[in-house]
Amino acid sequence: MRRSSKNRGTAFALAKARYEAMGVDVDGALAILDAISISLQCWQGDDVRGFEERGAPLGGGLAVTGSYPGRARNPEELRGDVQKALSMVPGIHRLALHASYGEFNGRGVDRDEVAPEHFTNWVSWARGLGIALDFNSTYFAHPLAESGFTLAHPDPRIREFWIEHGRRSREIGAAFGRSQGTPCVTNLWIPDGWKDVPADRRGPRERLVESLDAIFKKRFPEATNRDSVEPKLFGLGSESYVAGSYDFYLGYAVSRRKMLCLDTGHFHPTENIAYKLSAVMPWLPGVLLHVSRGVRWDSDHVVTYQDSLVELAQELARNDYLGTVRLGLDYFDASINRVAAWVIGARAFLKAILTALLEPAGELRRLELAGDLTGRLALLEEAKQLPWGAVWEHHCERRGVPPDREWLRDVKRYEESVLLQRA
Ligand code: RNT
Ligand code: ZN
Repeated sequence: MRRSSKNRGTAFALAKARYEAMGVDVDGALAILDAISISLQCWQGDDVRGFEERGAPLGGGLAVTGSYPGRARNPEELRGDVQKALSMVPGIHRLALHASYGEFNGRGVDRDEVAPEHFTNWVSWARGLGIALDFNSTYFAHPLAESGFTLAHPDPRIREFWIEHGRRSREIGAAFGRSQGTPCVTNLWIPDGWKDVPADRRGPRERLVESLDAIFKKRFPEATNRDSVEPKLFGLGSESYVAGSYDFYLGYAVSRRKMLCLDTGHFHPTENIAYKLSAVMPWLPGVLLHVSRGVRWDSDHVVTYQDSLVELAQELARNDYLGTVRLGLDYFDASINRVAAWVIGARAFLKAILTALLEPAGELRRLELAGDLTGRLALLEEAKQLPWGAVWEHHCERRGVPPDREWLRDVKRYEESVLLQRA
């Protein structure tokens, strides 16, 4: 053990020298990495079930597959699992809750009744851990969402029910923000759309604008709650039309000064959010990322270290967006250990950010401005094999988190002693 730590130290010293010879400030990169918070998605721990008594089928085009043992069955178990996962992710991170994760104690609280009091245990747990919370309104897994329409539903009574849910979600977000001293991002995603070719594309969108305006009417101080809206391209059951599309919400967010939530799974497979960020940032008060991994479709696989993720991280680092763009994960895999799924995805995202921060950015820009496109391409290729792994291991060590190859042992022990006991 001590031996491998010493080897890591040597590897880091060599890597650092190599980077510094290219003009890269390794300590500066690590300082930026230290300050990064990723909002983990609570719903990875229990297959998006939540704690409502109703237990309606998930619906809304969301699908969780797999039957790995150990799903969290109650708030205590979920908190324990999140805490375990966080202990293996370097840095101080956040947790994103959904409205369906309130603690209702068998009182059958409906979505239009949900309130901050249902989240007091979450708040005190988060405070004890020194982490902050984000929030999401829940527009699925409910009888009034079964038609596939919520805020854009033609029936004004159904719309009103969901508008009230949106309002209450923001109250909860503001309560989080007040108690944690950092603003809660309250994200809104609705499934509304048609399986087959609609006759009216305009109507649902007009209704959606009205509903959203009603939800957002009340103002909250920036320091407590910030709203974001999340577009989607298509879903299971909404293959032909989605009311809240990208164009729709980009326009809405710009005109109403809302944050835009960009989910990496919500675009055509050849589109990459990395290429969009600098185009939308000048017009928006903020962006929330839902980092996910689509495999052939919006499948919400565990995030892994791959080109599209690195490109996204590069845009965040190169454009100095890391302090302003809110980072979140959004996937749910029930086919592997759920704690490991969080750890793998969060670590992959941090690794991508680290490689991006270690890019010889100054030299690349200089070559580009000088018109040396050959040099730019050559350096971009060489940068891919720079020894960032040694810097990552050093980072884990200094943050008191197990390095690669070691954290999985921790997860296995937790699986044996905790997760498998839940059967
Ligand atoms: C659905 C959206 C949404 C959900 C979560 C559970 O397509 O991505 O963000 O995945 O809120
Ligand atoms: Zn999402």
